[in-house]
Amino acid sequence: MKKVITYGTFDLLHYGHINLLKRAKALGDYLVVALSTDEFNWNEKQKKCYFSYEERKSLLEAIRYVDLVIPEENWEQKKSDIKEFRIDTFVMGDDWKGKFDELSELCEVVYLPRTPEISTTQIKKELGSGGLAK
Ligand code: C2G
Repeated sequence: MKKVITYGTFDLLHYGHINLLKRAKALGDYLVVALSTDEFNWNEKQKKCYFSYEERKSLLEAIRYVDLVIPEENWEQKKSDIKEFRIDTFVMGDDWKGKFDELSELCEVVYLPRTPEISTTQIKKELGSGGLAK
């Protein structure tokens, strides 16, 4: 069984995230998603999530491509996660290109093209200005 892992906040889940998860799963048979905890998001990424970790976890677990959701609590856990879960492929969107190349000592490292036209920042901005223009 070929195992894949990816990391992220996945807050205000949108189709860009789903596209990433779909393509990540297509690289193997089993997809682990390491989901950033509320504390990690706030302390390390200065992101205040709209949905809590538990809410974001339940959303991800409902996605057909996702087999397991684990907490991402720090930047350093990737190597131990890869060993613990016997990961074959590490996947991130290409906004992270090059940032995790050191993991190639342990597994394949793949950066997939982001879905360009959507982001949580954009959604929040458009909702803030009186809703999305349909
Ligand atoms: N993504 C994408 N297309 C978008 C938006 C996001 O492909 N339009 C991808 C990102 O490249 C990332 C994943 O979806 O691989 C999750 O995105 P975020 O929740 O923004 O993740 P991020 O905050 O970048 O956290 O240790 C790694 C970090 O936890 C990554």
